[in-house]
Amino acid sequence: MDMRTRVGIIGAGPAGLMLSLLLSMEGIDSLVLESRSREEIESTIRAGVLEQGTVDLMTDIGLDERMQQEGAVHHGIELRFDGEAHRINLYELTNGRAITIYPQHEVIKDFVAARLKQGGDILFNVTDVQLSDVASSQPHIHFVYEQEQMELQCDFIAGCDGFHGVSRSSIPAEKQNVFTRSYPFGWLGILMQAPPSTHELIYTYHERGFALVSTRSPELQRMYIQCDPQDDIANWSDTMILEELQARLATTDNWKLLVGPIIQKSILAMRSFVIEPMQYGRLFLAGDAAHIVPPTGAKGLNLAIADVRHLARAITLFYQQNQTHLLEAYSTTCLRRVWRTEHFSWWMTSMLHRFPDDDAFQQRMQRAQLDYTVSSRAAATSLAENYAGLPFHW
Ligand code: RFL
Ligand code: PHB
Repeated sequence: MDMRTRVGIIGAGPAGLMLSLLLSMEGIDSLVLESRSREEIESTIRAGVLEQGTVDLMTDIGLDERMQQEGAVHHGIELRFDGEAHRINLYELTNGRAITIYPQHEVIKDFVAARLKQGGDILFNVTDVQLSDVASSQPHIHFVYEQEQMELQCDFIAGCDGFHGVSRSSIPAEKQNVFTRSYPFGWLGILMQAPPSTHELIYTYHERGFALVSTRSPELQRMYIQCDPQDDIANWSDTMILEELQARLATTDNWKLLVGPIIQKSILAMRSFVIEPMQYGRLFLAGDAAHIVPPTGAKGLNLAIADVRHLARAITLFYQQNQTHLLEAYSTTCLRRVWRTEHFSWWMTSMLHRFPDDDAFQQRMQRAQLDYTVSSRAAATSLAENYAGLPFHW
């Protein structure tokens, strides 16, 4: 069957869904194609931290109702090392910016509901997605939906299909400049049924490795410990995970981690990745399809949203005033923030993890950086403005 839309969007993650919402508000039709089911995308546990700009955008477009009720605004984070807690006051250091803890799958639920309410379509469970003619003014997406072969003709294609998606490979290999870094460690993430042990997130540097205490709700806590990225989660009993968390988080004043049943656990690898440019012909990449950051800076979702804000503006200008300069500048505009965020995420990761091959010198460097970050207002401000999120014009 042949179909037509102005903007074909591949992937119903934060990037694809937000793009469809922003375009629809400008009267521009789009169609979102998603390979998974609605239930699956609305239940996958991923990010937790929304930066100020993401919260402001959701508020501006009227998608803040559940986030206001169920999200938690945090004005600071804690850096913990040598058994001591050090608070970074994000709010004060950034003139009133903060982060909101609101899980990604709740964001997805809100976006899907809003999109369907607008009367927009999302096709779930599509398979065999392929792009063609992306260098022409009439690119196509071929896919199978409910056993039927479909062909979608578009003016533009937005590749919002994450790191493992198909869009990126439609850019000819010789046009792809890829920058990567893999880290010699991963994160073991858990969900624990327990009350919060802390009002704010705790990022811990410890000789046994990094640990992070985050939250999902007053009853459910999210925690991570640095581990071998090749390790099998089956090697980690709940008791071992708890012992490791307690050892790494221990303080000189005997702070206590409140514990309960672990209801989910998994290991994820960490990498940095950027493709340049983020566009080829009428194909525009956004979010994880174009770049990956290690999660230590809590930035991936926020960066995905920043990309599609630029893309929506550029596409809107094209339809409303027949101007292409924002489209032409899309990659350059986005990459400035992308590389700033890559650096921040790499910096947080490097400062807070134990590297398997590090020596005493390297450890002293990390210790000196941590000490400076929590003692100097200038250094703490730099962390705070990146963590709470730079303004959109960055
Ligand atoms: P997504 O979310 O991966 O969505 C892509 C969608 O595309 C679909 N798809 C396809 N659809 C059709 N055809 C195909 N061929 C397709 N291939 C794939 C997929 O099913 C999926 O639904 O990409 P997007 O929209 O760019 O969003 C990126 C964010 O999801 C990601 O950056 C964050 O989750 C990263 N992240 C964090 N980001 C933050 O901003 N704050 C955080 O606190 C934070 N914590 C995290 C994180 C990521 C984590 N993991 C699991 C890697 C914590 C963790 C543990
Ligand atoms: C999370 O709550 O999942 C989370 C929080 C902070 C991070 C990464 C993930 O840096």
